Amino acid sequence: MAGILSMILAGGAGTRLFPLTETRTKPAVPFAGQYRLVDFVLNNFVNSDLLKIYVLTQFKSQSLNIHLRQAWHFSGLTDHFIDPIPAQMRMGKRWYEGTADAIYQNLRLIEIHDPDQVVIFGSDHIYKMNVRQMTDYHAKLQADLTVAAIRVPIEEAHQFGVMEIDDAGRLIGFEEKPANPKCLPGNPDVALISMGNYVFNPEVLYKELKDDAKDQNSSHDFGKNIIPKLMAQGNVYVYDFANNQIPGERGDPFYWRDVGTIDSYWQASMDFLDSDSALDLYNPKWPMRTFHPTLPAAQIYSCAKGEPNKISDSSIASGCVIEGAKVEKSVLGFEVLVEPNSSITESVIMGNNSIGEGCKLHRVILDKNVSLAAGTQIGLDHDEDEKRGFTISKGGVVTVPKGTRVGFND
Ligand code: ADQ
Ligand code: ADP
Repeated sequence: MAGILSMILAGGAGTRLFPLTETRTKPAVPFAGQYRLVDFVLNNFVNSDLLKIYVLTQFKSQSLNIHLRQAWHFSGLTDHFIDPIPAQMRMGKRWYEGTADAIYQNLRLIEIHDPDQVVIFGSDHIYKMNVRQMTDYHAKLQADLTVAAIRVPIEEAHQFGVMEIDDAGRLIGFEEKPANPKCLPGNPDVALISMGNYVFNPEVLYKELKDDAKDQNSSHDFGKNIIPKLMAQGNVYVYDFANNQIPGERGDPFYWRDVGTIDSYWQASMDFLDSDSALDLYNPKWPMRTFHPTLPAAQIYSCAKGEPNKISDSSIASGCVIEGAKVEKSVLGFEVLVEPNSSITESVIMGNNSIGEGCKLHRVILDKNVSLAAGTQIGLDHDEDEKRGFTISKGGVVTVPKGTRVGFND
């Protein structure tokens, strides 16, 4: 018996997260100093003891592949695996067209395993979830499909698949990204939305995907095509994420964010730094694994020519060196050098950055390998930032693309 086979959709181009996705696919975008977005879903599976996982990749997958090899490689001694599957055009000379097509093109791979359940999750979200509770729920109901759901404020619901359920938790209404989302009955401020996480009965999945592949009018997408069609057959259930329990969880476990835009990415980074937020990555019973390079611990030096260090509400990864500077509400990834009298506030510095003397950064995302000459200011004058080619989000966060050198005469 093969048990449960998991497929992670990790091929998203992530265009709304540009320029962070200029050189890498969205699941490979660094987060919280030492993680990449894909680590959240992978930790959910591994901590739920679901250890047969294919990761479907497509766009700009090199850094994702390297990360999967460095952080998530199992030995060959067991039948557990986390294998990246690049798009291979097995069904003709075309890339994956939609999420359902990504699975359809790898159907043979699933059939070989003859699983009892096929679990299909996205990889773009920040959350902790005990996936085993959802697969148990699906098995108990003998559902054709189970969709994970969460409540969101009604004004955010138009970005998601919006669902209606009956008293038994059966899915009776589904609209993908509707202009006017339906609220929960009796609660006009809240909608029930799909988290993009599915558990399928394999036979149903095979049939639906094969039928869908023949449909010339389909977008070959789970949200747009497969779910509405299957729902009409009456055996699709909704798993309420509000019932999910994580061992040893201290806070509210229901943090879930789709970091689709620079503003939501920045906000999730600030949530990570906020000790009152539900996003807490410290739980020995639910470890958050990732690749950790062999670097010395962060070092914070006092420096004769710098002010006394002032560091608060921040996360400083290994290999960082800070000398007489201010770091407030900021994430510093691996190997960031901050020279004297610099000030970094409400910012995300992704890693391998050098920040010269007397720099000032406010609400800035510096992608990897960005270097700033002494005295550089970013995030204080948006007209100036725009002239330098940086991206400014609706919420006023300035992003400096990977590898940029700012203020040097070379
Ligand atoms: P979207 O947010 O639009 O809606 P989508 O772009 O379909 O999500 O991506 C879902 C996942 O699949 C992501 O992890 C992405 O990286 C990956 N992906 C996208 N295209 C892919 C491809 N061609 N090949 C491989 N992987 C691919 C979905 C649902 C909504 C639900 C939201 C929750 O359709 O109903 O509400 O997710 O965020
Ligand atoms: P990330 O910024 O996602 O951490 P890395 O800098 O670690 O990515 O790069 C990972 C791999 O991707 C490296 O092997 C690098 O050579 C490759 N890579 C990065 N950018 C590009 C690019 N524009 N074209 C080709 N390969 C690239």
